[in-house]
Amino acid sequence: MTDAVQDLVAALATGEVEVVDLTQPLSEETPILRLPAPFANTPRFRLRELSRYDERGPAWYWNAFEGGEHTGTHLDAPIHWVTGQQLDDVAQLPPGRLVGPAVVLDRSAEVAKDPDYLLRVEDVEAFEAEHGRLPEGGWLLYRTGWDARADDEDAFLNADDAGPHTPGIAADCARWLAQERPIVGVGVETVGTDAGAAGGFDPPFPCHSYLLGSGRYGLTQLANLARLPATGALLVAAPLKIVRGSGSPARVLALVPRAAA
Ligand code: 23J
Ligand code: MN
Repeated sequence: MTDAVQDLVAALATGEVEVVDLTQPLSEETPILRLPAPFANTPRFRLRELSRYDERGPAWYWNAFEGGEHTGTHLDAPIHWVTGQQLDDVAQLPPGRLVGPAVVLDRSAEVAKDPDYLLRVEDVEAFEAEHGRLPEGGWLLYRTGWDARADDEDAFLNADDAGPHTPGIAADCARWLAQERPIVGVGVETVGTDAGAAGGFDPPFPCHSYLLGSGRYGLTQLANLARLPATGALLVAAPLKIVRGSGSPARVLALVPRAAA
């Protein structure tokens, strides 16, 4: 009898399967979303030292931390949006939904020319014609090259007087994904799953509205998508089990067959 977990353990030991960290570092410098007035904004992630091998604790170092749930690489639970308010909070997510296949749709060339680039249904259909249907229970990871800006908050938020200019997903594409494709969610490299300009879309923040409203999840501020194949990776998302939480910073890992990496 074959044991799939033992096979995976062996493949990890030989390097046939590699673990790629899709998580951005979490610190006071981690870029955070900026919403316009009158909306409330999220606090930064912050450490407060409790002791460091000193009189407060001679043999131990530890910190308290604070920060918004939606800080850095994080998961949006359905309850985050008004359209999903009856649906799961982050502690209620079935663990099986947090492990699944991932495909990577790369629009970094288009985004380099237009930071307001929006993914369209035709883009996803063209991807599917080449790589097959979006995977059931899996993630659509949207590569834009935006991760290159992640250590510079101004470049990452890319705002001017008209507001932020960051890539996202067109409203009709977000609706189509929610209605027509059985994915578990969408993952992006930007500060949120929606485009910088999405507050002015119809509906506002369509990715949040349609996807969270249909019980799907969002993953943001991902790193290292360039190291993943278009298909064939397995994604593990591990948000904290915050009771009644709307989301959580998450460690996000991908298991990648080495030949494809
Ligand atoms: C609240 C309002 C608007 C947005 C967001 C949060 C996020 O991007 C988020 O992190 O969920 S766009
Ligand atoms: Mn969020």
